[in-house]
Amino acid sequence: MNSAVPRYQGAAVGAETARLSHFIDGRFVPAGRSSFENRHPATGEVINLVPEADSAAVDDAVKAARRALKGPWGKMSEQQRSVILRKVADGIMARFDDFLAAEVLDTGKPKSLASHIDIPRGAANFNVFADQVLTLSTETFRMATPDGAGALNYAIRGPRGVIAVVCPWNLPLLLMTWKVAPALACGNTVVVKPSEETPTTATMLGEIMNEAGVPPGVYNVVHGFGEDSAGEYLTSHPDVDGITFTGETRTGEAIMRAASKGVRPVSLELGGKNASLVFADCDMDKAIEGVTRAVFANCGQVCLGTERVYVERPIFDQFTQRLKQAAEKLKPGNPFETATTLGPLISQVHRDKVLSYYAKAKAEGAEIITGGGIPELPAPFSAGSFVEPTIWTGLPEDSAVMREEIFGPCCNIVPFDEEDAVIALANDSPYGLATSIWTENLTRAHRVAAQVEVGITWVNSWFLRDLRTPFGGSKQSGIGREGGVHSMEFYTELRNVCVKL
Ligand code: NAD
Ligand code: 6OD
Repeated sequence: MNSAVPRYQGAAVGAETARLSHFIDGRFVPAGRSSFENRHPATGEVINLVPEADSAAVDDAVKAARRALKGPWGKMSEQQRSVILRKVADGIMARFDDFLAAEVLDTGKPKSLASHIDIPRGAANFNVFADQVLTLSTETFRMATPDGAGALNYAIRGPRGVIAVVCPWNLPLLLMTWKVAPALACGNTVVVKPSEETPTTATMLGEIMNEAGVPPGVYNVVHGFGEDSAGEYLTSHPDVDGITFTGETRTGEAIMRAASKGVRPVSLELGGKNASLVFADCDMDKAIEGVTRAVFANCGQVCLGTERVYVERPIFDQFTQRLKQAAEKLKPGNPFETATTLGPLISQVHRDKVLSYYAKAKAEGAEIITGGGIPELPAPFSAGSFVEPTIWTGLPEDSAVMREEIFGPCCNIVPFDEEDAVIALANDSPYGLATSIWTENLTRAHRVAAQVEVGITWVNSWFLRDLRTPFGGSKQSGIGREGGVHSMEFYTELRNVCVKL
């Protein structure tokens, strides 16, 4: 395999005997009672062995996080924390190639993608929230009192405490730091449970945290699975003060149940079944470029990705042909080669799930425009979990393929005639995460954007992110908003002080 072999404390990626560690109280803690294999999805080769935390290891991590709240971290000013978080960002950038190689090995995503999105965003998340915390304000109210002297109310913020951060595998470093950075900026301490599929970069970050001067116990990482494993032990731990989770809607339900014990706050960023709405007056080149990314980027494993494409009838045939050409140009293969534009799915298990939808689409009467199977690749990539980028038309709106999140590189294209009708189709979903609207008529764009029932709408773009904006989903796509001041709201507890004058 053409990969760099980054070495760092606690994890030696690519080495034959590589073992990851938990990161607890500022130290890499090696094996638990058992361990599991972490495989490179592009070839199926074992990358490293990962310890599975038992409840005692999770308890150690939570205790370390609790102690750290009362230590130097809890006494630091926002300015001091901000300086340290900027050092964390610098540390990621200084080890850019190591993080890149580890992320590509864990996920199989093309290096060209991870170098533009995942790793720079890992650093940007720390810089943005290091800034954000310095501009955080609270409200004040003067009130009248019967004696005429009045009273002054002002709010103060403090950290919530120990935050459990449970993460998925599709954008591991990006999504983990999206939560860890604001949590730490606000003075909390964290215990992170990365996905069992992508444990490496969260572990590497431990070394960066130590080098940046983050005190022991502020950032902890425990490895393992979800149910009956580290994820459940962590989210049901009574000494966790808040839970932030990104992942599937069904897992979000389990996490809400765990959070209900002790009435802990949760922030949930969940699944989606997103629509792109392409109007006949769009700029066709821009729409094709954007929808191609929305459907196929990261092999379709982006919560914001499009699996339902609605195209106004006059341009339906032309659009479908051009999207087909774009899909067929994607090049699967070695993710470390610059020419590769399509990585594998995360695992064979996930490939089985995606292929089961490819079979369902056929059974539900789809016309296959392109794809539908497994690409032929030379060894060792023939053992990877690749699938063909796939486009269908003709699926009924109530089919499983149109209603359920597949999380693969595929979409169904549907013609439409009326603006109101396409808004109704887009909204007819249990999910409400993201939409992209493609039109050169800005009056229409504003009108439609105001009616689509999602948390995030893009007009003539997709996954264009300003980290100060509210991010999250409606309906079954989540609870709460993160980003900018909204993250600060979740990661702080507001308290009012009323002073009688
Ligand atoms: P998942 O829900 O299977 O797993 C996510 C994490 O939860 C993993 O770390 C897992 O070990 C843990 N987990 C599983 N069961 C648990 C339990 N009972 N208790 C505690 N922890 C548990 O999700 P995934 O397959 O890793 O990720 C893909 C999903 O994530 C898709 O549905 C995608 O749409 C969603 N996602 C949403 C967003 C968003 O911002 N809305 C972003 C990325 C991914
Ligand atoms: O960009 C982000 O901040 C974010 N949370 C992206 C989520 C992508 C989902 O796969």
